[in-house]
Amino acid sequence: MARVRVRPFDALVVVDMQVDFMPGGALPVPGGDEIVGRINEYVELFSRAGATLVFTRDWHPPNHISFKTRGGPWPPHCVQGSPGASFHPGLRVPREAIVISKATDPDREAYSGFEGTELDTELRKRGIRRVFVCGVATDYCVKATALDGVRLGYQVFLLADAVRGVNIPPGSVQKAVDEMLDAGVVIVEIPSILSF
Ligand code: VGL
Ligand code: ZN
Repeated sequence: MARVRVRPFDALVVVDMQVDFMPGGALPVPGGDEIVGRINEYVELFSRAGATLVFTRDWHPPNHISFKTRGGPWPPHCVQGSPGASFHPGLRVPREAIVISKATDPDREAYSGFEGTELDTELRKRGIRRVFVCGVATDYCVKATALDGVRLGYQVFLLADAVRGVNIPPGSVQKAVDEMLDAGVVIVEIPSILSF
């Protein structure tokens, strides 16, 4: 079994664990709420290791281009400041964590946490070399964030036991996993990850 030790120059990137992406929300990701506990364990583990904690959030203006109301693929979701845009109430977001708001431009879709945000700058500033990605959705924002991370020169790990996908269209989760593997992303989960 692979063994990976979390170190201070690592970052945990928790993607879009927001109310609208949970069952009952505007754009539900099946089982999205099931990974909250595991993500909290990762938050604890990375925090103890002195790593950087990042939480991204989808943060759309009310007239975002991705909404069906504008001919996009998705129902309106994660509108800035709305209850649906808040983090899952059970998610542990420590006060020292970096919160990255994305897809804020009404006329541009941005699935990646790196796209049009300060994320790369913030990680570089801290000397981060490795990013560990979890959250939702595997086939959209998680994938885009992981692939951008590779392009930007980070070593990227996908935390397989702490992601869920929408799988729209069917097969997109499997395809996303293949794309990430092809790009060099390493897929790991709890038994492989050690904090000391
Ligand atoms: C996402 C669809 C639309 C995601 C965001 O967080 O994966 N998916 N907006
Ligand atoms: Zn969105």
